[in-house]
Amino acid sequence: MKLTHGDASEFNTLSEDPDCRETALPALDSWITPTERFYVRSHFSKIPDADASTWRLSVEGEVERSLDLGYEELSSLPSRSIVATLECAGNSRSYLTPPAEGINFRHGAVGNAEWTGVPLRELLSRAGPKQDAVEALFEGADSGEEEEEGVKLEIDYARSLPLQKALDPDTLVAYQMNGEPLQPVHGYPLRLIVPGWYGMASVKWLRRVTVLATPYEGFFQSRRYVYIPTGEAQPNWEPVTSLQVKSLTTRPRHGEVVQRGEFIVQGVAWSEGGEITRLELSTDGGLSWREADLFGPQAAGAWRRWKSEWHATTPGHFILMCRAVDSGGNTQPASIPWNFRGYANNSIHSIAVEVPG
Ligand SMILES: Nc1nc2c(c(=O)[nH]1)N[C@H]1C(S)=C(S)[C@@H](COP(=O)(O)O)O[C@H]1N2
Ligand SMILES: [Mo]
Repeated sequence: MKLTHGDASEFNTLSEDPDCRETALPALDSWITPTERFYVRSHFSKIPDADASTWRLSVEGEVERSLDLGYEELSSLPSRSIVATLECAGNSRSYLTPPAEGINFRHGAVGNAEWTGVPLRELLSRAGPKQDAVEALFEGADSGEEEEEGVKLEIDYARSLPLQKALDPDTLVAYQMNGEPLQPVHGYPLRLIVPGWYGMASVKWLRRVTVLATPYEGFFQSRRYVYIPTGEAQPNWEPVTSLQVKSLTTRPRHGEVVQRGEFIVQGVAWSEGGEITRLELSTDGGLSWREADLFGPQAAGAWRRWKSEWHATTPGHFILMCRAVDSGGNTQPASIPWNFRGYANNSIHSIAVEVPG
């Protein structure tokens, strides 16, 4: 029997307009995800035609001194490099039943990269937020049409953060990804990087930061990236914020016919704080679990690799499952409560493989 719903190609295009691509799981089997294999999630058809030499970033609103910075000026400020996992809130959406609304991501809308930039904190402290500041709003230079209750609206991509998260030393205005200037699809020349939060917070093509005295309620804040559960009307929708603990098996891949004998099963695991304390693997569909080894580099906000030896000596079909536990004691459920847009599906990843006779 041949399993078909596999991840054979390296990079899967889910939509060309807007540009949405995900990484095949075998290509996630490393500490750093290569930029050319990193998932892409853009909301609008046209990405900004940006030029670093003329790009401006302003910091304004409830501040003592507004700032207006060029790319050169920004890249001469004290910088930091951090490794952080970016996961789209819609990752793994296609595995929900009944189907949820949105781009049909399988498990590949996640990646781990090194980001270099200026801590946003540095810019905010130069601008001096006023006493009544509660949030910072981030605007990208991309815009397009979205439909809202039958009405078409022309909107920019904009998202806010609580001031406390904006001031986190790891929240960056990044200009490099994996040691190179950002690629156009990843936000060239500047993007926000918000480690520990789902990807929607990391605004690409960043051109304006506005400090606010009241919470932002724009389209991508209050109509998207909110959990819409069954049987609950607005205003009880909770916002999507920090990453839920999750793990994936990257080797073998679903449907693979593995060589009979010893096999090293590998994968990655992440959580908001980045501290994965335990990874359990089952090779019998969840009847029994054993502890896998965590290995490789460790950094707050970044994923951790794991591996475990499997004695694949009996011929047949096997279901492999992985389950991570983080330092807060959080673990992965068998299934998540359904929500309309299928956000934050961190349920246990299962794959089926064959050991030939
Ligand atoms: N300006 C802008 N920023 C954006 C988006 C966008 O469409 N426009 N998409 C967001 C979402 S939903 C995700 S998951 C990440 C994806 O970043 P990537 O394409 O670099 O992987 O960017 C976020 N930042
Ligand atoms: Mo996303």
